[in-house]
Amino acid sequence: MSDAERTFVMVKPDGVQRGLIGEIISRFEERGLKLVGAKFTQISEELAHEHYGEHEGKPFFDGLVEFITAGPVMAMVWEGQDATRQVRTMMGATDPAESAPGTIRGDFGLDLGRNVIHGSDHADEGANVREIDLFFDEDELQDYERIDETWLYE
Ligand code: DAT
Ligand code: MG
Repeated sequence: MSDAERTFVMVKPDGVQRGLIGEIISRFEERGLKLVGAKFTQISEELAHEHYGEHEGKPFFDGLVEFITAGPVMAMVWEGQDATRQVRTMMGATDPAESAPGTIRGDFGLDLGRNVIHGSDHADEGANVREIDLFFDEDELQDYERIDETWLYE
C-alpha cells in the first residue's frame, strides 16, 4: 500500500434515524477500506462547535449545530490507501441535490441540511487527524490486518 491513511467519517443523526448505518458501513467495507474505530454517541453542543468551528458565524451554523446534536451519530475511523479522498468521492457533493447517483448523498439525500454523512475534507490538510483526535482516544483505534489486504493492494 503506498499511502495508507486514516480518515474520520460520521453517519449523521438523519442517517442513523433512517436506518442507513449498515448500508453505509457496507459500502466502505466492500470498497476495501478497513474499520479501525467506531463509536455510537451523541454529540454535545461543545463538541459540535469544535468540530464545525470553521463554519462558526455562517448563517447556517446554528441550524447545523442543532441538527448534529439532535440524536446519536455513528462516528468512525476508516483506513486505507488515499482514504480521505476516496471517502469524499463516495460521499458525493455537500448538497445531495448536486451529488451523483451512486454516491451516498446522491442515493440517500435530497436536502443540503440533511446530507446523511460527514467525512474529513481532503482539501483541508490535517483535517482527518484533527477530527480523529476530537472524537477518539488513541487506545480506541485498532491495529490489525484485513485477511484480504494482500489482494486489495499490489
Ligand atoms: P461537507 O460536509 O461536504 O464537508 P461543509 O464542510 O462545507 O461540507 O459544510 C458542513 C455541513 O454544513 C454540510 O455537510 C452541510 C452544512 N452546510 C454547508 N453549507 C451549507 C449551506 N449553505 N446551507 C445550509 N447548510 C450548509
Ligand atoms: Mg467539511
